[in-house]
Amino acid sequence: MEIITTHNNVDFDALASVVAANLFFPEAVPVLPKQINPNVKAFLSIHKDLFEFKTAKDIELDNISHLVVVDANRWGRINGFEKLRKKEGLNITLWDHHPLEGNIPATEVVQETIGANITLLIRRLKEEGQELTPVLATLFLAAIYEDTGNLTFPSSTAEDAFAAGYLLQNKADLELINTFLRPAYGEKQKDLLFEMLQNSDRGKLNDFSVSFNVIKVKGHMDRLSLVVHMYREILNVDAAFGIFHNITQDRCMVIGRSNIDGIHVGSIMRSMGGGGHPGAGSAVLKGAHPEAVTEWIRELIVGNQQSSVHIGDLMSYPVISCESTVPMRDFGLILDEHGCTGVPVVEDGLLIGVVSRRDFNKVRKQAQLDAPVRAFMSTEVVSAAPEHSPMQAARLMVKHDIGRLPIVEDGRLIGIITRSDVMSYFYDLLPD
Ligand SMILES: [Mn+2]
Repeated sequence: MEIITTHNNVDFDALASVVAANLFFPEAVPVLPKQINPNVKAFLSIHKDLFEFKTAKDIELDNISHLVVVDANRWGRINGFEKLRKKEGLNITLWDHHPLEGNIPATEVVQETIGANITLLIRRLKEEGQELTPVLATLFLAAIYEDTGNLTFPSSTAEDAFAAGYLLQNKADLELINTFLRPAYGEKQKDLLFEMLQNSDRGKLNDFSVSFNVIKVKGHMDRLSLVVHMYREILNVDAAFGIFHNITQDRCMVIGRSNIDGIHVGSIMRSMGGGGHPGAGSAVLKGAHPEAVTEWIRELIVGNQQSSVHIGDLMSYPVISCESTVPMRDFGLILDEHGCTGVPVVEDGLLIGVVSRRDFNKVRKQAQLDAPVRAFMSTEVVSAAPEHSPMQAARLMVKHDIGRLPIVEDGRLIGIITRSDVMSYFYDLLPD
C-alpha cells in the first residue's frame, strides 16, 4: 500500500502538495492529518465530491510499503505515522521546501528552499505535460499565494511567480482564491487581539523592535497566526511573538511574525521543535513555562544576530569632512573638488553638524566667505551607528529624505553610508 501525507494543521500548500503528489502516484491513498486549517476546511467542504481523503486511523500501518511525505520533513510534524519510523524496508519519497534538514530518511528526495512546496511539484507536472483542471489550478495557486504572502515574503522565488503565472494560464479562479485566502476574522480573534494590545510590551533586541505577548487561552482557538500577524502590524514592530499558554493542556503554542531579515522566525521555531519560514512560523511546547519560552526566544534572537550585516560593514571611510573653523570660501573648494552636495562638520573628530551646497549658495557677501562653516552649518544631524542594519539606515534616509548618513561611534565620525551603498547591498542579496 502507498500513502501520501503531510504536516498537521494542514494549510493550502500542504493540501495542494498531497493532491499534486497523487497525480504522480495515482495508486497511493491520500491521508490528511486531523487538524486542518479553517480556510482549507471551508475549501474542502465545498469541493467534497472532488477529493477524498483518509485519516491515519483508517490505515493499517503494517500494510504500508511506500510513504510519500509532502511539505514536511520531520516525523514530529506528520501525525499518526510515527510508528513507521522503525519499519524496515519502507520506501519513502519526500517533497519539501523547508530549508533545514529533517529526520525522515527518504529514498527519493526533492528538497529545495523555495516559497511554496507546490512550486516543486508544479515543476514536475509541467515536465510531464500533466493537464490541470481549473479546480486544481485554483487550489495550487491558493497554496502559492498563502505560503508566499501573495509573493511578497522574502522566501518567494521567481519560480514561484512563474508557477503562479502558469496556474493563471490554466484558469485558476482568483475570485475563489480571494474568498478562501481572505482570512476570516471572528469575535474570538477580535477579543484576543484586544487583550494582547492592552498587555502589549515593546522592547529592543539587537536594535530590533520586538514584542512578546504571553496570553492564557482555554480550549481550542483558531487562527491564532492571523491574530499575531495583525498584532505585529498594529504595533509596527520588527517582530512579534505570541505565546499562547493553554493551562488545561499544559502547553504553549508559540507563533512568530517578522518583517526583517535579521530575525528569522522559521529558524527560531525550528530550534524549538516547530517550523516555518523567515517571516512566519510556530512551535508547540508541552509542559513549558511561558516565561521560559520567552527567554528562550530572546536568547535565540540575540544569538542569531552574529550572522547579519551591519552598516559598519558597508560604510565608506575615510569621510570627506570639514573642520568647523574652515572658511566658507575653502568649503566651496572642497565641494567643487569632490563634487559632493554636503559635508559633515567635525571638531576634534566629533561630528557637530553638516554643511551643504545649499548653505554655500546662500553666501551673498564677500565677508561671509571668510566666515567659518560653523556659522552656516546645520546642527541637526541625522546619523546612524555602525551596528545598525542596512534596513534601519534605509528607513532613516527615507524618513528624512537624505541620501547620505554619517556613521557615528561615541560621537566620532567614523564613516558615511550613501543611498547607493544601501541599495547595492539589498540588490546584491537578491537570489540569482
Ligand atoms: Mn508549505
